[in-house]
Amino acid sequence: AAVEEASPEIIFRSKLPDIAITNTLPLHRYCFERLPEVADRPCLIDGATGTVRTYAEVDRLTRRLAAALRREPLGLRRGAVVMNLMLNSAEFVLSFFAASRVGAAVTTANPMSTPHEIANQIAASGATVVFTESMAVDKLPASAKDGGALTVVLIDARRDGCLHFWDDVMASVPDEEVAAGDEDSASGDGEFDPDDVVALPYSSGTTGLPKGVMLTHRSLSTSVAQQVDGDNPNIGFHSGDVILCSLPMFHIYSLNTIMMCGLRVGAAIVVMRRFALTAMMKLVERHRITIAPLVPPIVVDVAKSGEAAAHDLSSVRMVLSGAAPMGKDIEDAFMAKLPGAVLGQGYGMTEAGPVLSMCLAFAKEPFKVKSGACGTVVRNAELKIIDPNTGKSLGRNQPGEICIRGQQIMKGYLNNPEATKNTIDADGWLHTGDVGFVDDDDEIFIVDRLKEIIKYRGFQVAPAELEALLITHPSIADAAVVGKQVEPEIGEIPVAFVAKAQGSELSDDDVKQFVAKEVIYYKKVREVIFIDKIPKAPSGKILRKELRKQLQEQQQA
Ligand code: 4UU
Repeated sequence: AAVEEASPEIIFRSKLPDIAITNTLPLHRYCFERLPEVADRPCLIDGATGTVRTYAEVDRLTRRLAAALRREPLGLRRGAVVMNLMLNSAEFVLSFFAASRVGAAVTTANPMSTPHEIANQIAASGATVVFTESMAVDKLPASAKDGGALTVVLIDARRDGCLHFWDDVMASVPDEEVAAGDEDSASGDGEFDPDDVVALPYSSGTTGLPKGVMLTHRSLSTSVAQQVDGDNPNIGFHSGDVILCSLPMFHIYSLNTIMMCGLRVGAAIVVMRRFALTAMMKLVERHRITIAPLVPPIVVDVAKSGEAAAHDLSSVRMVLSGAAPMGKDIEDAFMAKLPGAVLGQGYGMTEAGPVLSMCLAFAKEPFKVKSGACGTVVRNAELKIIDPNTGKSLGRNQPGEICIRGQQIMKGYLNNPEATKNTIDADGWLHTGDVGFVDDDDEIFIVDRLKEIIKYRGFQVAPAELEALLITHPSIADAAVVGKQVEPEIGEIPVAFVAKAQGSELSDDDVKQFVAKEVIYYKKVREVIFIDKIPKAPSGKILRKELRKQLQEQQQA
């Protein structure tokens, strides 16, 4: 009989050479490593007020806050978990790096989340301190407000039972006490391990409910280095850049590629509380913004807006898009509005640290790229494409599941070794659940998704979460949720297939309202389709492909 030889794996790498990466420093030190050179340069610019804080000021404020976090009543130590439940603000950046200084991890969440969603994440992450703002404070679990296990720090108001960020917490440390002694360790007590978790965003990954993604000092500094370090960085950011921060810092894209990379290079970051089209264009003009990281729905908004012509956007030299697919037609329409800029894509996944690939036209010495591509694998990393059925690695131009390996990927899911094992295999490959191929020029094209996740304007919707909720309704016997492609301003919407309980007169509005009460706006079920029975495999797994096919047929009809 023929002896089958184990075929060698086909591995794709960056066109940029690997670089020496120091990834054993605490993340705050890595991000502020150039402080001596950029101390007096603008670091954070408040979009609404124009207030500028320099690098020296931001560094000093994070030290002061770290000192306060170590003291009573907060008393945080290495291994603690803090939640950042807020829109973009300087305070977000300060609490993130102060937590890093004390060796704590920050779990981030959207302040528009419902009480139920917030309570789940607090319980699952083990957060003991929440940094938040008025819009979210009433949604915290009751125990938070009456001196329970949770301490609440409010950034924008005073309130009984909460500490005020500036007046109570910051003010508790006199200026002369700041900066003493903590330069050399993350924890202040000399203990630090680069594999300590520093960021704990939640993501459902390839299946199931949202899980805590353990990103460490090592993984995040590796990811930042892969993007902006080296003589020819993959993204040629520099200290003269002014970077727009209109994407939410509670999502890994903004947290890593805007905040961490921006700080690492010493650029000025213009912080918008939240995205708004006209305000964004005004800020570009006012601050001569050079870098605009966006998501496809915003790229579409700009492309379609008549206002672009009314603003001087000529300072923008680089527009980055990521978090959802962007077609060639959108790219072309956008470029007509900003002919002076380079538009390209980054491809990220929270679990991957997050960046897998980045457009090489952003490099300091740029490469020519194709529109529609989502970049080339980052340096100091390996990427392969596998046949999802056999696991065999595939060559160029053959679509399969994208896998990534390198020191930037997550350490694993918090308290969930099973889910970790299903995502990162024994050889260290992280399986993304995305289907794509690598072309002859090393450019990656994503063509499909194996995983369940739905992306509404770039935000994750986990079908499993909606299904679990739906089946708690007494009139629903069974349910399944899949994504439906809609206009590019949105991307996909969650559609629920519902099997009614016998004799029930449930309407689609009843279903929509039932879900809307419990979930954040982008997870709302936008369409309901009643069916007799949810198609399932013998194992009990929902046959989502069949449901998606049904949707497509319905759309074509
Ligand atoms: C098609 O979306 C992200 C992170 C995005 C990111 C981060 C840093 C982009 C650029 C950057 O610099 O993370 P998640 O976890 O919310 O969603 C991950 C999923 C991917 O698995 C893929 O399905 O979002 C989808 N996705 C994309 N799809 C992300 N980027 C792209 C893309 N094209 N460019």
